[in-house]
Amino acid sequence: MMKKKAIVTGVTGQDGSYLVELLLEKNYEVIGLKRRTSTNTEDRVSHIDSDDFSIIECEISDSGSVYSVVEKNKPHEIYNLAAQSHVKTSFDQADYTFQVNTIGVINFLEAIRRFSPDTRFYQASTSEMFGKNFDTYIPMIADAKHSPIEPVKFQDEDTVFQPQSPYAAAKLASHHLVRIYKEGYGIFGCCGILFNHESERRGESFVTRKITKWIGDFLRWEKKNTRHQLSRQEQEKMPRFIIGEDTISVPTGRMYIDMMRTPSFPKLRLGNVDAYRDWGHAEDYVNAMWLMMQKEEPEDYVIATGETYSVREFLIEAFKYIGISNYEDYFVIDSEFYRPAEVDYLRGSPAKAEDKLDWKRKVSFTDLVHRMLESDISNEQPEEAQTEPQTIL
Ligand code: NDP
Ligand code: GDR
Repeated sequence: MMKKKAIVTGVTGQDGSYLVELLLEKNYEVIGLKRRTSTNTEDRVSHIDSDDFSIIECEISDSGSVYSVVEKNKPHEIYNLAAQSHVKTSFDQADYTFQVNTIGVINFLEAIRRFSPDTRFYQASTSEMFGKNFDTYIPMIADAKHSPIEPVKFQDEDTVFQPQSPYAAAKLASHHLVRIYKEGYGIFGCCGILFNHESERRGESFVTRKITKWIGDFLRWEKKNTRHQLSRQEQEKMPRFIIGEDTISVPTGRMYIDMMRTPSFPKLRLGNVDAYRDWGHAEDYVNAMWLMMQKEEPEDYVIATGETYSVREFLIEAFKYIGISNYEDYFVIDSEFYRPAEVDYLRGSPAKAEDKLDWKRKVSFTDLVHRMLESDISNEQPEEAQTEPQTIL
């Protein structure tokens, strides 16, 4: 049987790498698109060794670049994952964000319409499009007299969009464009409205990975600097860490006073830790992308876990895993990481995907936190990275 050919944009990103693995398992020929960069950005896919996988350069905001790739390859499926995907960055780079996240999508839709009308198109839509909005339902509780019934807030395919950032507005424009090309030209276009999904391969400036990477760096630093100069008796009397205002130290000298001169590690710096997100694992989510592209009719689906946790709850779980209960001593709030407008609460209902795609997430919230931590703790970093732990975004 002839292999199906798929194009995956954003192949160097988190989802791109998992999707390529999945498509190769399903016997596709896969062409990954990456933009030109002066350094190598293929770390996430460099382990993939297959004659059915190739990477070519394509700048998705450049129509000529997109048209020639689509015209030449006429793939069965295109998964458009490429984006300026950082919400906070989109406030500082709104124009660029629209160039990539909206004009890039027009380029693909036009290319399909002109050169390859049978190609199926997947667009990476996002829960950020819901912004501040949510619906509610009253849970069924058998004995309502004894338990107060709190309405549950959620978002699903019928929730009205109310974007809160240039990123979300650009994605919402693309979401509508896919519908317009589907209804206007009969293109098979579907949008996955995916809620946050993370992994061991998550970019280091997103909050979950920023936390787990900091913990990995911190534990390596502790190991390198810890108590080897102290006798066992002295060690027992000493605290594991000395908590300063912006830094953390470990006791290394014989005299307590020496601790003031011990090496210190900068605390984790975060923004709003009281935002709620519905966090799943990227491996589960790329499977949903593929499933919706195999349906007879193109439809949009919410992909989520149905649970929500705050950034603070992520921190608590992560620090608990490494045996630290006073997590608040290890991070500082830094206004630098706040956004001009925030999305406070996301919790998706995956009911439609579970029913029509037979999709269900496999990785729980705690497993996600533990997997990311295990990876970052075991990940041997070059010497420099261990002493320069702070990411900027
Ligand atoms: P990443 O940020 O990890 O990856 C984005 C990819 O897009 C990278 O490969 C990046 O290349 C590429 N890219 C950026 N700009 C361009 C450009 N101008 N031309 C070509 N390629 C470009 O994102 P994720 O993998 O996490 O997300 C995949 C998609 O899903 C994105 O569209 C994102 O907005 C969306 N999404 C993600 C969710 C999540 O929680 N992860 C949830 C909902 C939607 P480079 O490596 O060179 O930077
Ligand atoms: P998000 O993910 O904006 O939901 O977008 P991110 O991890 O950036 O933020 C989640 C929440 O954490 C708060 N936060 C911080 N965020 C970052 N990045 N850095 C910090 O230091 C920090 N401190 C607190 C944020 O304010 C926010 O409330 C992700 C991206 O993958 C999008 O591309 C995707 O569309 C959505 O998820 C669904």
